[in-house]
Amino acid sequence: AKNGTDPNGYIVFCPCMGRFGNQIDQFLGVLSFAKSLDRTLVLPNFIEFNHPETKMIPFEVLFQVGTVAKYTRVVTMHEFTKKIMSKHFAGTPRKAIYDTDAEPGCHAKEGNPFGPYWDQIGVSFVGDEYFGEIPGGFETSQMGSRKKWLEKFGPEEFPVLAFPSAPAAFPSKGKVWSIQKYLRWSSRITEQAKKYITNNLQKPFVAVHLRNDADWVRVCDHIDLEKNRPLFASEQCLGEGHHQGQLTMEMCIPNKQQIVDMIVEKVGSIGAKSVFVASDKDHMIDEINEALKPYEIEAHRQEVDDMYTSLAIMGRSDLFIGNCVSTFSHIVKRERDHTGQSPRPSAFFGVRSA
Ligand code: GFB
Repeated sequence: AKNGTDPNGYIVFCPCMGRFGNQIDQFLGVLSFAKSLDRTLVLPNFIEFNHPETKMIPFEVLFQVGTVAKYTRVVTMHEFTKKIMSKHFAGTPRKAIYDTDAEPGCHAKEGNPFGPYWDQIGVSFVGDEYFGEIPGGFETSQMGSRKKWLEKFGPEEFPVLAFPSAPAAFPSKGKVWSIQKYLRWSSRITEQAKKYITNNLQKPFVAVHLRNDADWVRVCDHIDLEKNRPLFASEQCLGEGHHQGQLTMEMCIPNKQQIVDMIVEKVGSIGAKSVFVASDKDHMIDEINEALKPYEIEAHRQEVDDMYTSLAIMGRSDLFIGNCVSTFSHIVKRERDHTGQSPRPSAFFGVRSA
């Protein structure tokens, strides 16, 4: 690489859609896209919405850079802005490219989180390019797509491709799920998870994700019982195109009885000695403990439910019960499927296992 820059160029993007589960879901597709174009991917800042505050979390705070680098060439946002962008691309037009089918113009910096994201890293958009006519869009596995990208956006003319949103499908396609194995929690998060487990949980333990805040009820209203269409992460338990079954209300928003019954069943099946509960709203600790009384075991939660630590704890459990529709649950499911020697057990509310 000349001057320490990648002659094949860079991809920088904003994970501007949805919250963490959505951002990670798309990130897997972006990794695949960057690898297929053979450009260095600038690792994003993830965006946390703590209304009214918007916080940017550098990739390396959450994940190990060295592990993702085993999949494809990457650079941290910090290194890119400090060492590469400022020295080598100062004054060079950095073009934003976008899909005209999706938006009636490239307003890359309009609104939150778009504006703050690019301002913080110091990227300004001086030119817009359309890629709408490229076959397959970001699906570079489609015939002729990769070739078109390389022809239309060569690294000499376009050393940096900046995307105002993730260049990837949402929800993610099954073929990118295994890329999760290159996402390893940073040592800080792993240590926090381990410490929590040592101090609070007896092994073996069951981990449960309860997605039950008010916004979620509205998501479940979109279940189409007639057409059985995929909804957010639902293909994680029903297969692509839902070829394995019907999406139900119980899968999306199980009632309290269904939740408690599932936990009791799974606790019995592995002889669990404790239960860990993560939730965005109601952890149901009292109800769960009431049901677990005969087993003389207890349910626990983090006093302040830090979402990243919760995810890492759930990833390390002996059995995980997730919400099939939630992309947040899907992070855990993918981690359990792909980061060990062999898949570790996961279950979903509303899904009867044989
Ligand atoms: O991650 P996310 O896109 O997953 O959004 P879904 C859910 C957010 O809720 C997470 C919080 O990023 C967290 O901020 N959250 C959920 C939790 N579960 C927990 C938990 O157990 N502990 C903690 N601490 N926080 C959907 C999206 O969310 O929500 C859709 O897919 C849409 O885009 C919909 O926005 C309303 O897939 O669950």
